[in-house]
Amino acid sequence: MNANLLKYFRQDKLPHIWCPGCGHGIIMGALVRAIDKVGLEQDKTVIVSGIGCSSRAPGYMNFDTLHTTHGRAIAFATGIKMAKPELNVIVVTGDGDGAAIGGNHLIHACRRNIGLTVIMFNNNIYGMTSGQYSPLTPVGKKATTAPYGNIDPEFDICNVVKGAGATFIARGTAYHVKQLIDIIARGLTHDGFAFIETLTQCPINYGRRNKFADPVEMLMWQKEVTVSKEVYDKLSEEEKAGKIVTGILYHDDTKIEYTKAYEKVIELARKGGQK
Ligand SMILES: Cc1ncc(C[n+]2csc(CCOP(=O)(O)OP(=O)(O)O)c2C)c(N)n1
Ligand code: SF4
Repeated sequence: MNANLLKYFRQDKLPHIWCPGCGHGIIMGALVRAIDKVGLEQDKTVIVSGIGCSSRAPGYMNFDTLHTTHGRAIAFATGIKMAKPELNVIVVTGDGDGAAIGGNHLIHACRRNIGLTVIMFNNNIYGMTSGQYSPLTPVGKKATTAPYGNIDPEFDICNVVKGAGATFIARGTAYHVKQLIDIIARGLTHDGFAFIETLTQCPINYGRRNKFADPVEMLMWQKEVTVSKEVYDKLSEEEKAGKIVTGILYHDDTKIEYTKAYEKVIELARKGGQK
């Protein structure tokens, strides 16, 4: 790693405890590179997570960090942003943490368009608790709670957040690291709710159960199943089938960010409370 990036890590907390071949470290590395690329000030940047393997990332990162309760990262992050709108507030969450138990917080943060950057590490499973299916586990895939194959239709979480009102939506993968750094960087500079889904591999609790030989095969799957938005838009309906789209999927700069809207309420109240 570039020596300039070492300052972003808590050296005394390394080496990390993710399993060999886990994709979570790749995403944490991309996040740090994106932070460096856009020049966020370290002491003005807060990173918040819930609980899960992915949610361990802020523990390794040398910022003001908050490791909260399972599913509640966005609720805590909302409180921080409301109290100190000048801070850059980043949320690191898993598909279980963010789309299942924390799904309610996610949709309401989108609706408000509050200025958070949420990175959802999507490994299609609850990794930390040994492989229960999540709302992002594809139909037919196996989990401890679905030994014969999952029958719950999975969310396209990018469509969910679009419907809920997010104003920056992107998807990347652990395989396409350069693209991932770029889209996280764009999300970090967006003034509003930015959501980035990142496909990542859990070879231990998802891959082994779903016939992936090793982490490399999982990375190659990410490469093969995805197509960038620019290319996808030119494909025929037939060619689009089964493809997962990556890149910046949606961007709207016209909606007011929530803490800015709230600032106007404060101004009105200060002027004597006229409505
Ligand atoms: C209220 C509550 N319910 C359940 C748990 C147990 N729990 C801890 S981590 C986790 C799942 C994490 O999965 P995910 O967010 O997908 O992250 P991953 O470990 O896959 O990176 C669960 C269910 C908990 N800690 N607290
Ligand atoms: S259980 Fe899965 S997600 Fe958790 S550290 Fe191991 S490989 Fe990564």
